[in-house]
Amino acid sequence: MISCVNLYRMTRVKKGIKDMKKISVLGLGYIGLPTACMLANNGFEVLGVDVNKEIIDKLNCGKLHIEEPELEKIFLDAFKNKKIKISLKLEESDVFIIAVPTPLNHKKKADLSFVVSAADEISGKIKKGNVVILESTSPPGTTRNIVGKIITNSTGFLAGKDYYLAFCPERVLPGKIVYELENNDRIVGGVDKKSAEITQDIYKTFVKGKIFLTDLETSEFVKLAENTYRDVNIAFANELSLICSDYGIDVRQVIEYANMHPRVNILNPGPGVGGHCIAVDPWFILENTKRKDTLIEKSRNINDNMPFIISQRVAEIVSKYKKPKVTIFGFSYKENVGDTRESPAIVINNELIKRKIKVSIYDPLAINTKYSLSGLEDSVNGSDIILLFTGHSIFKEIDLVLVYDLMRSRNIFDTRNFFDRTTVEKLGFNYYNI
Ligand code: SAJ
Repeated sequence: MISCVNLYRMTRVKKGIKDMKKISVLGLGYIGLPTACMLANNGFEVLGVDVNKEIIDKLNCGKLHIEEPELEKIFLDAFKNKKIKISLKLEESDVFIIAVPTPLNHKKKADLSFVVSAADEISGKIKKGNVVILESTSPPGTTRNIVGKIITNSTGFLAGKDYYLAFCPERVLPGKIVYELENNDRIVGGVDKKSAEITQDIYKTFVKGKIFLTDLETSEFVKLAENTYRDVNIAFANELSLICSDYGIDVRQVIEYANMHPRVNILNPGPGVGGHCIAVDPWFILENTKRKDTLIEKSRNINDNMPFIISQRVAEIVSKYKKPKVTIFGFSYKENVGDTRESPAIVINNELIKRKIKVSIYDPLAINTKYSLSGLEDSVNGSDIILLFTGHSIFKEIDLVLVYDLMRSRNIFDTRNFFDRTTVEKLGFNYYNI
């Protein structure tokens, strides 16, 4: 008599990588688009889906809506060879990869509405034996309890039995996304071993790094722990910078010497932590825990407070000038990227304007921002201080003599240790730093 376990095993889907021909990627942002291109250029028929018609139209004209080194090449390779199709409409596929945004809502909780609608859409197209992979960074339990539950509730399909379900977080650094997509190690969490293995096989087609397998919740947690580790370390550096300034000690020198210790690696203090990862993911860890007074929350608050501290210091420096003007150099959340999402420079801009201080912004890399950006000369003309917020490499080319001539007062507040103090002081600037 066949035991029910065997009967159950017999009814389980049995598919392998060779059965996976067509992959749909839902969400064509900084992660979804490069991932779709990688898969398309490594043997799969790929459908790229996004709800934003502007993005779809732009991509279908062979144009990109985001700037990342090498991304245009891998996209045009796939697009011109018809290996990737771009559409607003999802189609039946063997694999569905969800790479939609998971922003924070006003209660510092994950807004999973894009994940929910992606799972709903997939429910309408999924077939037995398909693979569903969540890439979007999410609170622990999201893959099983949100994506898995939605599919089961609307199709009756069980994850691990009728279809494969996995979580495979991206770990790429904006500015190096294409390179890191290929070369970083990956963690894959499966609702069961088979789901993890088949997902590993799919990513192995383009990932040169190692791929480690675990369960869903562990892989979700690993992603959050990585970014929270960095946030806590940056908070330590920022707090150290505040205490050092109380002592009148140069925190940069302290960090430089301390990092000579074999087991010390203090990160860089700065004007705040931006982007939609490091400033967001720690809250996802705290989302379902009742623990109070955590180091993680304290670190978030320290980093979130930095742009206010910087605004206060800038206001103090320019308080002696009539109708002061501040020039912000760099508006992106970090160097050499154009992404201004969650950039602390937005907080500083708003804080200074609230204090009736005129602000002009110079950032030739910044894209998709509603804030008005000026050319170099207009931005420094009649200005009293340059607030170096983001250290784009191209700022090294700036003619500081020209800047000096155009400014009304010559102050530089360098929040990134970007300029050489001796050089700018020799030019006659007053130099301030964190
Ligand atoms: N920052 C500092 N001091 C530092 C390092 C960074 O103030 O020493 C600030 C930056 O200026 C920026 C913010 O922190 O405002 C975050 O920048 P980042 O370069 O540390 O990280 P992201 O957000 O660009 O990318 C991170 C990376 N995570 C880790 O390095 C652990 C990347 O690998 C992730 O894939 C990415 O988040 C993500 O998408 O999760």
